[in-house]
Amino acid sequence: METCNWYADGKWLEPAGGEYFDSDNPYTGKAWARIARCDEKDANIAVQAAYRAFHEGPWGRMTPAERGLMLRRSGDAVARHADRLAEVETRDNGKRRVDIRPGLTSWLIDSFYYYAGMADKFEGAVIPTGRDNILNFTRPEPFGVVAAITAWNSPLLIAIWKLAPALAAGNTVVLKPSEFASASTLELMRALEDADLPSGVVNVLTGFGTEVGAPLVEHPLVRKVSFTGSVAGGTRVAALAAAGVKSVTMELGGKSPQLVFDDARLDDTVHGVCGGIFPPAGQSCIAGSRLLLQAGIHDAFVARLVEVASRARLGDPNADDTDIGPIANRAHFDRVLGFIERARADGATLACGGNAVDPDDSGGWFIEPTIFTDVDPESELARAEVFGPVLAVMRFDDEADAVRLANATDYGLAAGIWTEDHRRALELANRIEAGTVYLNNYFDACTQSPVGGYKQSGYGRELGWEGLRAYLQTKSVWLSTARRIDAPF
Ligand code: TXE
Repeated sequence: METCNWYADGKWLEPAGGEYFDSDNPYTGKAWARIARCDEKDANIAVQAAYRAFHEGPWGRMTPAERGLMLRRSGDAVARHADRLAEVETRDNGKRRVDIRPGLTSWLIDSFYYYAGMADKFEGAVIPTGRDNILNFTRPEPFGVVAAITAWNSPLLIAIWKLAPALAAGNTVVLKPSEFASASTLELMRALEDADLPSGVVNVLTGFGTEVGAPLVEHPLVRKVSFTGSVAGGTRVAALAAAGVKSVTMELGGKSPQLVFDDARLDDTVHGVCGGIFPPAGQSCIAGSRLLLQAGIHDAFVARLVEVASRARLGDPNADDTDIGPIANRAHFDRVLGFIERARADGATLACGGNAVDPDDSGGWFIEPTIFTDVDPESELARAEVFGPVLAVMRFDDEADAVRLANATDYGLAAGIWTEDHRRALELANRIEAGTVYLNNYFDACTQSPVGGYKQSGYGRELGWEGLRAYLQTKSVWLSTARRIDAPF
């Protein structure tokens, strides 16, 4: 068993309470590491370190170009540690190795490089007041200490989507990964030690949301909170941040619809719909977990979809030929099975899957790709986020029906529209309530393009210019060159 301490002020530290918790390998179902169980005392140490680094250390005195160079070196360090980062993330949360190397790690590196280039590109403005004896200009400034809280499904990507822009803007960061998958974030910290970032600029606090996440968010020296996780977790964190009037970015869950019209290319669309949910075992916030089929194509599409989904190979996330890996933790494995059981009881038709399996007898937590048809749009399966390999299929008649159904949940993270009629696709994209709309593709993304939610999928954006602006606040400065000030009375 590996013992993982936490990190602050340039040092690996033992938790103040001396306690550790187990981290499990979802492929074996067994603990493989012990993670520091931090508490309020540790949260204070981390925030104080970040505060000193911002106000007293070299980081606050660096020019934007020098900060950019530090970010570039962070990207280089991630590149050098990429294999180890992939190995730890696969072992700790079951994400397929083929999804991490080279795709995800290249993205991690590019994210640092992208924001390295931005560090000296954001500008203020001179405001045209129209008055000769007044100079008014604005300065974009960092908040100071940022609390970044992340989820378990893609710890490295979610962490760097917060770290890179927060640092490019000049902030310092206390990062708190999910207790269900902390190890790869700690491994990222080992890589960043290689980049020679000044002590206290990045700190990684591990432990449970209520025990150490809440004290971190509440800490008076934290001025910005960036959260990725469930709606339940996000509303708790947003409430804590609101009590301290802190700026917040919320990246929450989703129940994203894929709309397929009669004129869609059958095979391409079947593969696109499968690719939008099953490879990460449904554990992606933007997973296309609702399938809305136009009546004319419904039966043929479902038959083909079942054929393709049933062929998926479940197994070792390290194996190249694995199509679907395990569910990331035991608690979530049980939660997804609960959704399946209730969907059966609610009268939905199970078209394929629905069972927990252990394909390699490894003791892992696997669930077959599961497709329910005849799903009642008012049912739990149609409206709640399962966050597992479970697809809820419903049918619609016309465009108005499709839009009504697509928008009929509290979420608004993403949506897919499959049709050969591009005019229709663009018109419907305007009417779908979601932060990302895919037309004849799904799951595409890049560091330049902002992501984020409508409605209960959150607010604020990550990536792109908006992702940087989230970590800046604007100061307006007025300089008077008047020779005298008129007496007020
Ligand atoms: O979330 P949780 P999970 C969503 C996904 C799913 C969820 C799964 O849709 O709903 O994340 O991740 C900390 N004070 N996204 O189960 O439970 C907790 O310790 C302070 C959306 O991890 O909300 C963990 O670190 N912290 C996303 C983090 O919050 C608290 C992409 C998330 O925990 C806390 C990926 C508290 N009171 C997954 N309670 C997107 N939209 O991009 C919990 N935490």
